[in-house]
Amino acid sequence: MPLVKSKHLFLSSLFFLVFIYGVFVGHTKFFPYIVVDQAKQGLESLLGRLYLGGYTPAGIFHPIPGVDTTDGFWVEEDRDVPNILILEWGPDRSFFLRVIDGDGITQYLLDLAETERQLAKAKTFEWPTSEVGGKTIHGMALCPDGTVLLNFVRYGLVKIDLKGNVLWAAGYFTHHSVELDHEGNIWACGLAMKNSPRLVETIACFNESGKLIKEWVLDDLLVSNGILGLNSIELKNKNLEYYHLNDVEPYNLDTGEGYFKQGDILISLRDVSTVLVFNSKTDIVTFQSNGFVSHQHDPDFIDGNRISVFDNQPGAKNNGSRVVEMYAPTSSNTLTFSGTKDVLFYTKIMGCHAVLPSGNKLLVESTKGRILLVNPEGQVFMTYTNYHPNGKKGLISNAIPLLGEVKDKLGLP
Ligand SMILES: [Ca+2]
Repeated sequence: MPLVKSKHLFLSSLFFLVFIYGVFVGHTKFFPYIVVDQAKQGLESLLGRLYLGGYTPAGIFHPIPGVDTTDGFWVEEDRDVPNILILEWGPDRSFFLRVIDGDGITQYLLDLAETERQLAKAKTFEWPTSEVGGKTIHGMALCPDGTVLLNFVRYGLVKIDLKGNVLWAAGYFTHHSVELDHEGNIWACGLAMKNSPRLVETIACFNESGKLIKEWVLDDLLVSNGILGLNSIELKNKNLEYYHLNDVEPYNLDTGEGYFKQGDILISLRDVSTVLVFNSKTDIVTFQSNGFVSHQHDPDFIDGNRISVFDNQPGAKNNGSRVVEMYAPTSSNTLTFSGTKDVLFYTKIMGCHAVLPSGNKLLVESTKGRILLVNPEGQVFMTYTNYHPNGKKGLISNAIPLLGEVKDKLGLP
């Protein structure tokens, strides 16, 4: 046999044996599986810290050409801007509630460190942070009386007043989103132990005092609707979340009903790029969209027939993230914003939005630490950036426009 051919045969056989051994290791977790797995976890942890350490990674910020935002705020002349409540990350993993007015001037600033001290002292509930990705606060809702609901990852769902005092802690681990329904009940994404070797993802509903009144185990809901196949992708090695539930939103619009009605619950499953609606009385899934959006966040009911979705599209070969509207019952859709020639709109993770009654959109590019206001024609007319005194930019978890009477309830100057 010629030497070259023999060498090719030897290398092919070696490659084949290595491949077979790799498959064997993957299935049996035999050496060196643990070494490789630990290295992978270490890398994921490092990448996670880049985002979750509180600062935006270098190079991810994209200034708007010709617009000076170095003081953190820019608004086009003669534009009306609502006051905005912002949950933002300060230096050294601190957290702040801030209200800015239409001139970008801070009307109100609350350091949540004292709130955390109260929660730690009360010892009512404390989740080991090593299991849930470290210290963070992710998910905020404003109650009609001017109090605020927050998901403290470690202390669970908490209600505070705007002096930072803890009014109650639900003693239940919630994350990502918190929303109110038309009866004042509170809905959130949850994680719970249910005699299971792993944490299970839950949809949790609390009364206005923070008492759990109903929960759904996500797996059970999908099984009963015949769509457990959503997790047939290789997710078995995930020990925290299978789907990455990141929004639970009850239909609570006072603009009337359509295909969507009171009692309907909109949920978002990031890791299977799925948005669906189920009815909380029948547990039947009445709407779903799989794969059109990618690793999305914060779908919102717009009216009885429309849903708006913040579509992150991480790694997509396009110009970044986008906002799309979906129509019931078919999930046909329309693109409503994808950045402009001058403004690259993108956040790989997190992100949320709100469609205002005027049709303007409030968009949160979390990992850029930036908020945009965009008109219905897709023009950016306001931007706020979370600059720290040390010159770095901090993440923004959530932003809520203060509309109607609630602004007066906050007691702002
Ligand atoms: Ca939402």
